[in-house]
Amino acid sequence: MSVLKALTDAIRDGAVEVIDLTAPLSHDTPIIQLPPPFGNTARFALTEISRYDERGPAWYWNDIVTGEHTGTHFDAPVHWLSGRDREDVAQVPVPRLIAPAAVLDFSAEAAANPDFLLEIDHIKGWEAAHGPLPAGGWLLYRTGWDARSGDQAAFLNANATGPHTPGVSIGCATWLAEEAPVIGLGVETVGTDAGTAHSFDPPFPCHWSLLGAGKYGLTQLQNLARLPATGAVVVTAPLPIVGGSGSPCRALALVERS
Ligand code: 23J
Ligand code: MN
Repeated sequence: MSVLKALTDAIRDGAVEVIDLTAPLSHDTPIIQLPPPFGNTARFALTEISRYDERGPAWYWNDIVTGEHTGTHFDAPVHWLSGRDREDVAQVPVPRLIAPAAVLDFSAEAAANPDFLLEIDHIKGWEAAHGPLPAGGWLLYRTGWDARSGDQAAFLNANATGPHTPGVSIGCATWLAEEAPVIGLGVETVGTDAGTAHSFDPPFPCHWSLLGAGKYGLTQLQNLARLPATGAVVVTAPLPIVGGSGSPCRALALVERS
């Protein structure tokens, strides 16, 4: 049987489950908050054009306002200074948008310490149990942070010293960019970097190293708890915004049920 016929049959009969990794997009969707003097992104919003009324008697439609980096979104290499000569979001080769995923669960560590940082040794330990990270695939970093996504304050978890959300160490970010076979890092938090990463050297090392190496970021994912450690396939669909640094995207996972 053809691979695609087998796939669509399996989706229909439930042997392959489709899991939505996307946060709902609304005015309440949390957004990153950078301190002055930096610019900030827009909340998602709908502006009504007509709703079965004199402006359009048989149709309902809206304009949307959104940042490229609002809600579940895709970071293209050009988003960061280190990747300024690399792909914009419309230039990402489409085969890269369907890729295998490894899911690394550090939700217990992040619950105990919101500033938890993933280290190379954590990944080596995971690989000893599950095998190597997938070549051409994603590292999806589970922290349990999706449980906070309904509440901007809990999601950003900021105090007088700034935001406190889990992330990746400087050394691990460099390793993911330069040594690991993955094409990107997916996270449950507002961005791929830790809340405290503004004060790292370099600042925001996931952005600096991964995007500088032509790799990608995927943020504000949900439902990673429903994925196996290995074997899931992730479909990400950023809009082909010409010249864009990223895009809100739908992220879906395919999981084989035995
Ligand atoms: C701009 C500046 C800093 C950061 C970010 C954006 C993101 O996390 C993002 O959404 O790419 S840390
Ligand atoms: Mn982003």
